[in-house]
Amino acid sequence: MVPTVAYFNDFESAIGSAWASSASLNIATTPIGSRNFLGEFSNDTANLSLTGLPAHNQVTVLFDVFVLRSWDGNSSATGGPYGTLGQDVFDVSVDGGPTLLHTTFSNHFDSSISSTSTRQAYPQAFGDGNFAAGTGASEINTLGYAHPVLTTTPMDSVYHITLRFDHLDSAVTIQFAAAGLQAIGDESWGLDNVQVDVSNLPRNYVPDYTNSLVQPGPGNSPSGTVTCATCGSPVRAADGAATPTNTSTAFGSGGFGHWLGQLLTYTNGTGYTSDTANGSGNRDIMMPSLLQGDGGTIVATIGGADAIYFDFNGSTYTPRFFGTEALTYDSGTGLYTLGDSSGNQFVFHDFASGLPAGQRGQLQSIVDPAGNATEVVSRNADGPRRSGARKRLAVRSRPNRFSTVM
Ligand SMILES: [Ca+2]
Ligand SMILES: [Ca+2]
Ligand SMILES: [Ca+2]
Repeated sequence: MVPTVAYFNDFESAIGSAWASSASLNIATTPIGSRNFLGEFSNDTANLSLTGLPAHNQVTVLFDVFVLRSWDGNSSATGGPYGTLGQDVFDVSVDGGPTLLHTTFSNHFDSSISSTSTRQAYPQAFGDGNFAAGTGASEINTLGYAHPVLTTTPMDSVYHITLRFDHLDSAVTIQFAAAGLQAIGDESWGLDNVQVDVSNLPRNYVPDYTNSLVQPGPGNSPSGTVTCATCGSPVRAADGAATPTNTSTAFGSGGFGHWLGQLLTYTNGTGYTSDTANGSGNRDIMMPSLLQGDGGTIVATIGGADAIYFDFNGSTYTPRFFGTEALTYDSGTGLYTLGDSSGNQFVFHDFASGLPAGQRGQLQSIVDPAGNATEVVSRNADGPRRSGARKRLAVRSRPNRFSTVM
């Protein structure tokens, strides 16, 4: 499922009924730029409650937090005219669920104001991070706020933050909160461009097959056990996915090029079962496919228990968790190419609306390290497979013109 935007508010018009707060809810306007946002808040909570969410297993919260005036970050210094400085903590949590963010911010970009207040925890957690004021900010001193006494010293910052968590219920409450702040005229905060996306994707499990993403290959047994170090068996505790290590081969063919056949594995893992070509819950390990995540992320699923996430920065894809696989996209051909650590290349169709729905993100060819290509050369009208339990692929291997029709 492509991520669905379940909520968005830039607070340019109305707050809406989804919000509740320990303080009064207001829309404020920045002195510079006249940007409307939800705030200002002090040591308050602001809760966003959503109901009627579509079926999903992940929620992503994206927002801008406006950090206003003299936040002191990790400093707990006391004395002087301002009393105890901090620490100035900002939290985001899920009601009845995990804490997503627990950190501190500092706006002391000018260390001459307070030499003790120039360090903050963000972008790490409070207690772990010790960074210069403004580290990770998307904007510094762009909003027009200043130190409450030294009024010619600008002090504001904007952080664009993305938080993701596993979640299944149709309702969710996300709590934003601050603690340890001094008076609201001295330190405050607000929210803008708050967005909540829901998606139904497999979680990121990195495959650890002994040879390559697709097994068996030439020289390997076409039946028996596929080793998957991250699977666990029979049920993976992390997400309850059944992960049998024994797979069954319906049929297959070796020869030149990549071994190709049907190697079925059963899964109940959410997100893996959108492919029903072999019947509900059955995934063919030999036919990896791609799914679209949020923010341009592409998820490659292999069988029913492995998923590799590739995050997109606007130009390149980077595998999560230091994965060794590589993903590139050619907009001219509309093809993604995934290279594994063994030198195999898996080519997939993109998600263009002009393609049949059943073809989007599906395998187009496999090129082994020796350059032998195994290609899908004919398709059913709705994509590479029929909706039933049989699939009909015509496969051509080069350079030996070996072909197999299954
Ligand atoms: Ca706004
Ligand atoms: Ca302060
Ligand atoms: Ca403070």
